[in-house]
Amino acid sequence: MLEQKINATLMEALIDEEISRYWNTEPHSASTTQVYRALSTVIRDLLLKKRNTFLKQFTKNQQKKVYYLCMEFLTGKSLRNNLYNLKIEQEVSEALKKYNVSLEELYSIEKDPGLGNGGLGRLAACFMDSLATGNFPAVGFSLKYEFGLFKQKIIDGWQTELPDDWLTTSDVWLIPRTEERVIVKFDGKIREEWTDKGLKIHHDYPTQIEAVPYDMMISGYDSKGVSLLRLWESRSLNSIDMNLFSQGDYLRALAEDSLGEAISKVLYPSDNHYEGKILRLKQQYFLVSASAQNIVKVHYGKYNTLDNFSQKNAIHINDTHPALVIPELMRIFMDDYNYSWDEAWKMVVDSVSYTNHTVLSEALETFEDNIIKVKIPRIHMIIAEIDRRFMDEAAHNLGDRNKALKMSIFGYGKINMANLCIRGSHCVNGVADLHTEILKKTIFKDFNEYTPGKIINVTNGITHRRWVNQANPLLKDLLTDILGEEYYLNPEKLNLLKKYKNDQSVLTKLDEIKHQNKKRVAEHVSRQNHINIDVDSIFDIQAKRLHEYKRQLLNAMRIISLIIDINEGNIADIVPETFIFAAKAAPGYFRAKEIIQLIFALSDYINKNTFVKKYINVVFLENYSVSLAELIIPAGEISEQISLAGKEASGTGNMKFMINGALTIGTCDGANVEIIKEVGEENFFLFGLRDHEVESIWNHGYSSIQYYQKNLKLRKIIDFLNKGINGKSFESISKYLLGGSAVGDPYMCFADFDSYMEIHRKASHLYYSDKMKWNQMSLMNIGSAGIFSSDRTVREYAEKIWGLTPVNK
Ligand code: GL2
Repeated sequence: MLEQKINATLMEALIDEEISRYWNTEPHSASTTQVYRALSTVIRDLLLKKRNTFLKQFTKNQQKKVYYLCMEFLTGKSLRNNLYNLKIEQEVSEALKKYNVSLEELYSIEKDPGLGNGGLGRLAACFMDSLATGNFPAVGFSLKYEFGLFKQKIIDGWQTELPDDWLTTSDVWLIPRTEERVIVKFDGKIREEWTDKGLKIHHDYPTQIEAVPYDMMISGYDSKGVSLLRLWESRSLNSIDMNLFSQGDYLRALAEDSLGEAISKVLYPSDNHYEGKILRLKQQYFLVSASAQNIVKVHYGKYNTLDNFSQKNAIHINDTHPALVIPELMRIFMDDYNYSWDEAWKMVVDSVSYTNHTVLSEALETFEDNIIKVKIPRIHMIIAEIDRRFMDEAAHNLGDRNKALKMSIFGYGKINMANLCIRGSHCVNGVADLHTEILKKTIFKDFNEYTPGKIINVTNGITHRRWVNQANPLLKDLLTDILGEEYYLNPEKLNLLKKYKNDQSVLTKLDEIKHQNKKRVAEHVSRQNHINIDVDSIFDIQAKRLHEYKRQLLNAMRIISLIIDINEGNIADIVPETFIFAAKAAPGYFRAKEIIQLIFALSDYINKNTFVKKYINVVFLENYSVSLAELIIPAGEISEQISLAGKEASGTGNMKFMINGALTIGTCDGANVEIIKEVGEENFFLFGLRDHEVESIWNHGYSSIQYYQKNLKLRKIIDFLNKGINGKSFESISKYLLGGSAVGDPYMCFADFDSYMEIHRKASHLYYSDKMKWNQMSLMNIGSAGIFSSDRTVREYAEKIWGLTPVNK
């Protein structure tokens, strides 16, 4: 959908021009990196033109826009995605012959921008893709972290973290917009003054930080749409203190400078865990203040009034991290544009909406009241007023101030960001059916009763164009042969594949494709880990952040149990299995790092033990990233989605594996529940306690010791851990599982262990006894996955939450 039809000749000319302009060199002597940069620049500029055309159209139509605020956007690499979405891969590939370089080589040069931790950030990136494809006018706002999520290096089994300098290659995708910079102000004192025109707020701001936007374009597939991702970089405004500088005190003169720059220096590496640190608060306020100023300025520039603000702008808070946009917009409307409180409040609530992504208590953000008061005093004042009014209103409506207080934004000296978000939004959503129900019953119970209908569900999704068509080209070819290209834009059409469930030739082809993808992974493992894995064994993959609730430990317990059986000669039930793990742990999360160490030790143990290795193998792949996910997910045969029921809000890895034909071994948790509904229980390996059982056992006093005493296998696992693996004891893990005087592992691995073992026995028996049945189940999974496309998800957001229509409708 480019105005200019791109062919190989034109592409060559454009690349040549870039090469000669930047490096003053002849095309044939350009290095691979130079070709990568030249090509990327050409594509970036094409996207810019495309975006401008798109922008003109929705500006002309005066359409509503969505602004998606998120501290994380895990975009993955840009080059392939954009070429694919622009449908010019072939032409570019042809053009590259001249430079003696292949597209694959260029793809491998680009560094993965790790601007997110996991599912939350990847979801935001999938949304940008689907919004552009659906021709929805959308802008994402985030920070231009100089260092993204750390690179993981395992040294002697222990995770170490290295800086991720993604900008050294991916900077080429960013367009600096220095002319649109804004100033974000911190600290200072407030003075109130009553004038004939009402209350006037005086504020001095000793700390002023410049926010400079960098734009990244994300093309839609075969559409007019291009999403804009605007990343803010922080720069100190108080430029170098020339007094100090001229006195020769260079370091102190520069200190001021680096303070400002620290804000966008590095992404906080915790997933599902809040930090409560001052720097994090500054990052959050920096993001929302810069974005809100930008949004208001654009709107005012266009309409010359803010009266119609909420009709034209939907502002989405992705998780509580950008919650401060609520008081920040209030500040702008009241202090800069003189709206009254009531007018401003209506404009804010009507435009803002919020998604909750977790019920884990350690992830629910609170900030010290005092920190906010000192760092952003005007914002603190506004939050206090929001709460005062809310408490009065709720106490009056409920006739009970104590009940109202349960919804207060303030409590125990802290500010509860979720309560602020719910109060300041017109709609709140959970990310899977079960998650939304849990929200309504637990943490948001009072709000749900107070404003029934405000909390709704929109189940997550993934872009199948990246996760199947680009990541698994063999499967794409097969699906295209059978179904045509229609499913690219109408993923529901994957349903038609189910007609082929008894077609032996289709099932055989699926089997061959999986085999090829497994070979790709085996080669990678051999290169990276120097381990040879058996491509004929079943590939069982658990790839996600390392977290206790996700229960990589349960998986490891099963592996230990298999090792014990093999060593004892109980091999009747043992079948060849390859366990693949990939996971990053937050740097300060000791338990998670210990679990990685255990998995590594198991891998090492097996690879030194030829007898055990005949049956099973374990590999831990370093540095899990979007690119690594794209490699391993298409090779998955068993997808491990084994969180304790009620803990995983949705999961999106479950959807990516499913659509690539893996069968899930999973609990009744998050979006697994909807996956089961779509694919049928007969095509899913379900095990474990249900969420209400978990709750009831927990409330009656969970004790892992009781399971331990009754279960010989568990006792043997604990002995194995205590004895140590290759000379390294894992007693601390066994103590954790048993709990000593405490309850034991709060994620109840022992309680689900037997049912987990049993479901695996069932799955592996089927795999080795009836591969065609297995392939048929795999086909049913692919055919049922269409509904989990983010195209459907963003459509639902647009209709139910944002009130957004696509351009040209
Ligand atoms: C998460 C949830 O844990 C995960 O279940 C969900 O799929 C994603 C996207 O909604 O959000 N919440 C969260 O804080 N992170 C997630 O991945 N990091």
